[in-house]
Amino acid sequence: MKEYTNTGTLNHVSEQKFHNIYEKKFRNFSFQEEDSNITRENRKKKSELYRKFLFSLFSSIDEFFIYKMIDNERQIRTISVAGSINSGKSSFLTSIISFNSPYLKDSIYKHMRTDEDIMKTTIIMTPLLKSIRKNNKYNTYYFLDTPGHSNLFQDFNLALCISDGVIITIDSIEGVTLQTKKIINSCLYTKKKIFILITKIDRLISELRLPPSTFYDKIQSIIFDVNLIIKNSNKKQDYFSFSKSNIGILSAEIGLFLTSEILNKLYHSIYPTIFKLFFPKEWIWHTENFIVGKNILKSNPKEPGSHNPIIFFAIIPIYKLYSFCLSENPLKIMQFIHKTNFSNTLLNLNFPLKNLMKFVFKSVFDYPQSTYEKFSEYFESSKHLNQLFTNSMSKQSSKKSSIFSHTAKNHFYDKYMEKKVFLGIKFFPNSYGKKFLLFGRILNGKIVNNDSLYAKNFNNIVHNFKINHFFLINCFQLKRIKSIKKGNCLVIEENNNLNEIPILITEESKVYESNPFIDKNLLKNTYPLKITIEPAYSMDLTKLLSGIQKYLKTSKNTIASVQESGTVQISGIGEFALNLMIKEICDFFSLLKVKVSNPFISLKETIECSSKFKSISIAQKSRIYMEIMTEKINLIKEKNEITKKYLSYQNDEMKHFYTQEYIMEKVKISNLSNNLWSYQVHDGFLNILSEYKTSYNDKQILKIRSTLIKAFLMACRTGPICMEPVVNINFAIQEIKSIEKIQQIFKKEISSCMKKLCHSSILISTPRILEPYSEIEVVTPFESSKMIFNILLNRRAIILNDMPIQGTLHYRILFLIPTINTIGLETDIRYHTQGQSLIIGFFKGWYIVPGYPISNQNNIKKNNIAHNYMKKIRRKKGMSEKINFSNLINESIIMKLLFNK
Ligand SMILES: Nc1nc2c(ncn2[C@@H]2O[C@H](COP(=O)(O)OP(=O)(O)O)[C@@H](O)[C@H]2O)c(=O)[nH]1
Ligand SMILES: [Mg+2]
Repeated sequence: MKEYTNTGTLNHVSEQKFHNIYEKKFRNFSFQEEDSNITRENRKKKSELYRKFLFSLFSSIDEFFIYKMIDNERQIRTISVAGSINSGKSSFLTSIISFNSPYLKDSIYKHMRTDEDIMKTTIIMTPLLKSIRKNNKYNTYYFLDTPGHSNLFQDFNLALCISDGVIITIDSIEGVTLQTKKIINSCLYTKKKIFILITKIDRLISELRLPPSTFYDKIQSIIFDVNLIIKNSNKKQDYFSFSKSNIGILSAEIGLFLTSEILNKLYHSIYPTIFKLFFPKEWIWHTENFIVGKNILKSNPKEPGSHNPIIFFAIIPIYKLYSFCLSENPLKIMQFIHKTNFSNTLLNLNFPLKNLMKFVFKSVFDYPQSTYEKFSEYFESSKHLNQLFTNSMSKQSSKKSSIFSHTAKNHFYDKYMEKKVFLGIKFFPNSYGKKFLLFGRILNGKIVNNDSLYAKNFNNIVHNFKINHFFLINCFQLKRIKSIKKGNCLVIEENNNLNEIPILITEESKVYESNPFIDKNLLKNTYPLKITIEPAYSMDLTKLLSGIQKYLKTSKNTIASVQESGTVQISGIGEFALNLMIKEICDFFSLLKVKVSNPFISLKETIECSSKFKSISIAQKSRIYMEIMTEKINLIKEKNEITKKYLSYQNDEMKHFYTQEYIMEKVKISNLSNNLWSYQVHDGFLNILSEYKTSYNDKQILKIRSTLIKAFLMACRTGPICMEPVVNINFAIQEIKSIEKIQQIFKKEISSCMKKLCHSSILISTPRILEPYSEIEVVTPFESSKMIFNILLNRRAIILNDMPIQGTLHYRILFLIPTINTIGLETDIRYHTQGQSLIIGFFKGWYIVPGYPISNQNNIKKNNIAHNYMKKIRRKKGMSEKINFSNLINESIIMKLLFNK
């Protein structure tokens, strides 16, 4: 056990500090300290600007606007922004909200928690509200900034449930990553509209110094990769292309957003006349490409590399504006600044060049405005969600249609169309987790103060739920409101009644039998990595537990269970998720010190080939003789076929996914002609108890059948090697007979005999253990790639793919690695590459641990990893390191093994 060092002690000062972490986020907005050398006048000016800026950021929360904007459902859009870590999601959102204020630090909304600021990444999903007035109508946008770390992927899946569409950011240098692929697949599965945003394109120009044609190739190669994912998914979805205008190019740094429509607009030239003076069309598009007066562009085959009109139509202008700002001609820039009154808006004369660039690009491309226009047109508001609602409602009404006449049916339908439905996807803790705010979206109806509703979670537990206070939320700034209509996102104050996300809040408890808005499969998760924690002082246990309970409410990335010994076992998707949980509990929810164990994983026990010998047992008292053989269930080939078939069904049919039908089909395929007694499904694996012959209609045997099945289920739960679940084994009963006529059945004896029999049959086959593996992708500068291979060398990694990324100096490495060896990997790689690498990891599957778990002869002692695993786990569970064979294996088996070959 080692002590977790990140925690403070329980004194007053640190408590105050901890308090600030969250309070800051919800209450007091704190700004960057001002430079001391700024004059008083400037400071005054600056504070005035702060005020103005704040107004632009929170103007949407102003009373006046609220009543204007929240009524019109069709003008409201909820858009989640997703992508791999560091792909520029938060920068993009910050830039479209605060673009006009170059004097303020960009991070005004970004990274408000102290730890987010230290790690430079988003940890908690941030909702952002922006209202834009256009033609006297108020368009309202709820942007959800999702965390980018792959361990927090569930947060994105939850955000997806209430979104109308998704903006997927792809870093132009790193390209399409493993995570981008997962995100696209999630979107396709839930049929959400996707907009691809290729970010940080200024880096292609300033860092990589790509010529325009290579720039174009680079963008095309990213689009190609995206389309490949869509092709492989076999889903109905348009391919992405620049001309279809479902792709945008973005640089948040300089304020450039480009789609084919914006180009079109630019070409028909609507920017202010003053810019025409400096950037005339003939200059932006070379006179050879542009017929002045006729507004016609022509492609120029003379120029090498510019056969594609997009290059000189879109990319060359960017280059020209860029190089203008990098002062090809200082005099011209001075003129420009003077004439456009740009200097008026500057506080210091030695302005940074970046601001000039922002100013130029903004004016030419109409930066934040053009993005809003694009998204309001591209994402239809809540059409998909409405459809889900009407579908489920019509199902309801059709159920009752036998009772009602046609008009009554319509009446029922109309009545339910006004029902209140709210889908909550995230709890935000407030003041030490004493209270929680439930974030979500109104899917139907209108929510009013003091509404009394029903909350229902996955397990169909129904709570009464009274709505007292609810707020509009914008970067954790809250605004209380009295009533609000369909389509809006909001937070509802909640008093610890509800425990699980996602949660559906409806007007009548019986409206939905299942939740039509959320797919369980989307949120299905495996938690391979584990640790146990206990409080440093044992009297704090209850405090710790209540803290854990509160944390689990806010996150789906970890689970916890209390052990008999008073320790708490927490399992998570990865190291980052576990770290985060401990940190949150220690620093915020419980405020105490904990001891943390070394990380460990769960294992599974299986066999490699079918057994050659029968395993025999005799229940002495009951006089019953039993014979069993094990067979390996080999479904890997067929599995995909079946899974695909079953996945293609929708919601209700999904229930059949792991039902008898499915199992029977599996059994048929694996040519088990035996008579199926029972089966057990665990984590997608299968165990079967079957009978070799079908001739046992012996009444005596029928009597003990249920006992035998129970014993089989018990045997599968904890295997013989290290008490871990048994998977993928078919226990084929060869013979069961009563030796003499049964006088009395001793159920306990039969059950323990059967359990031992199952275990011994595993041990005399070829027992193996399985461990979880993760699939990890690393994107790194080429010169560091060798370093990474060295790091992987000692971690049993299997390299699947490594290749350079087109048009960059980066290298992409894809590998499989045992999950236990991912501990510290991320830190190692980041440290050795000076933080230039991108690391993405997901759980992949279960694979055999090399080595023989039970035999440990001298010649294989060195690399017998399986044996070491077994010893460690057995020690951990308080068992002796050696398996006691004599306990399990009957003498008669040994005799048979010796003589009956
Ligand atoms: N050069 C350049 N850097 C950018 C741009 N957008 C973001 N970045 C940088 O990329 C890093 C990660 O950005 P962030 O928005 O936090 O990524 P997130 O994890 O996806 O939210 C930051 O250091 C930004 O400065 C851009 O348009 N150009
Ligand atoms: Mg972020």
